Amino acid sequence: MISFLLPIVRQICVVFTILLCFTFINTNSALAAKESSDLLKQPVSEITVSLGNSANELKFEPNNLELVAGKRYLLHLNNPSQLKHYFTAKDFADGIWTQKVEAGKVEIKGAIHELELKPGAEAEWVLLAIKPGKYGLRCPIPGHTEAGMTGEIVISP
Ligand SMILES: [Cu+2]
Repeated sequence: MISFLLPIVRQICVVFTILLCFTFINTNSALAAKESSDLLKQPVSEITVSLGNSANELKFEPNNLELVAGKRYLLHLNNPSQLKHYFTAKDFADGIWTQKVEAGKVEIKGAIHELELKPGAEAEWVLLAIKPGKYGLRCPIPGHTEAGMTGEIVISP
């Protein structure tokens, strides 16, 4: 009688083990998904950067930005000068995840490496800092980088 039941018991054990495995895998991926959606839902820290100023000085104000990996930021860019400027930070752009850039009534999603701000323009860049490092910032309009329109962005671990 017992020897007749043994294969059935063994089969039940196998099924049970497989079920356990699936439960474990599902819990893990659900946790990872929850973690990343939590990162994107956390409140933003706001950083305002002016490209130039009303005296048309060629500089970023401030020119030193400090971010922390894993935190979400709203980078508020504005250009109070009468000149056109760029916010160019290519390596920084590779070290973050852009949630969106909002300018006027337009929302841009995807990888952003450079923003051009015409006189009086404003833009909001919502991003997640990811890769720790020191990144260069500059305005590549001829003469502007040379005149000191540069900066540094640090993402600390
Ligand atoms: Cu410039």
